[in-house]
Amino acid sequence: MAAATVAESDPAVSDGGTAFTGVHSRGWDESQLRKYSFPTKAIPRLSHTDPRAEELINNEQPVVLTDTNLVYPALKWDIAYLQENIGNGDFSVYTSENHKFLYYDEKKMAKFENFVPKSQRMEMKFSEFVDKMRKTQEMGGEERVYLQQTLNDTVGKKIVVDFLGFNWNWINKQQAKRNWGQLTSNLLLIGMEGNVTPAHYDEQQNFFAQIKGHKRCILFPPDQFECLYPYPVHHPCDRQSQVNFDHPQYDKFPNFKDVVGYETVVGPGDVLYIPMYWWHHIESLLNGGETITVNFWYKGAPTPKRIDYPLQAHQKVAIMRNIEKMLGEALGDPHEVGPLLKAMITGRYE
Ligand SMILES: O=C(O)CCC(=O)C(=O)O
Repeated sequence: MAAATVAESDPAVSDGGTAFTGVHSRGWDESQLRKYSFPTKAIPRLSHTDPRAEELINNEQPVVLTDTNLVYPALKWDIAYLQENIGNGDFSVYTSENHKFLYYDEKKMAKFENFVPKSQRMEMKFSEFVDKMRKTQEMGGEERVYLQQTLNDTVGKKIVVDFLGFNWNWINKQQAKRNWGQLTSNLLLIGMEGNVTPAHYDEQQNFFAQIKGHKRCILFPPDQFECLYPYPVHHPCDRQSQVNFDHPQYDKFPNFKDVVGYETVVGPGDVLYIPMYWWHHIESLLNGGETITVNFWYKGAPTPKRIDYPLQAHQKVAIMRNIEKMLGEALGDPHEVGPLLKAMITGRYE
């Protein structure tokens, strides 16, 4: 059975830790997926003209749109084309000793002196990135690189022309219909096969447009906050899960046993809608070559004047974030937030 068919028609929870079964005709197979302990359901793959796709986006549920032409002019991009045309700007390139690129906020590091990031950011020209990636590939070790750079006005003319040819008509309509805020950025991601961005959530709406290669995206809804144990808000890894998916530490994070994901594999031309506050773990397929993605991050809609109860899970996450932030400010030291919260609830709210 083709993966597309499975994804469209089989929302059942799989027992083998992946939503995919059988042979796939879309250019990848299951051996290219890393193995995890939790079950997943398939994210629907739909045409952007299908009313079910509209409904999913309206309800802030993930969906893969197969035919938006959102980044059509970029589907010809590969490393050689980008090297020739992307210009002489600086690019943020992360290096990691293993396959994982756990995000950290450099601004939050000052108050966490003992925090040692597991990946390092370097600024370099595109050609330097390509040399570094090739050398890393030749060495064949565990070390990896990942370019993650917001598209800016240093890019060359041909890239600008490609960018202007994106389907702005479609995406502007998506934004307007849902009263989302402004487009904040387009992040260009160029990864090596097997690279992993560990599970985290963003406070923005995201249309994630795949350009080259395949990426597996595992999403978790905001109501799984208690299974995913995000770092504290003041920690550099704010919004990132503390759970190591490769070796879950169940003694520390017991609710991870209950986590259930939604997953898909996106290929060139696919656009995955990642709703704001939804957790996402993203991996470039093993032995699948380099991957290129451009995302479109939008501010969410303003808070409605009338709040409906019961609150939704993402609204509760926002409340928890605000409480942590307020306590950090009031106490003058982020390290005092945890002890105060513990003192406040221990023996009282359990
Ligand atoms: O593609 C990736 O590796 C990560 C992208 C991501 O986290 C995002 O677009 O929010």
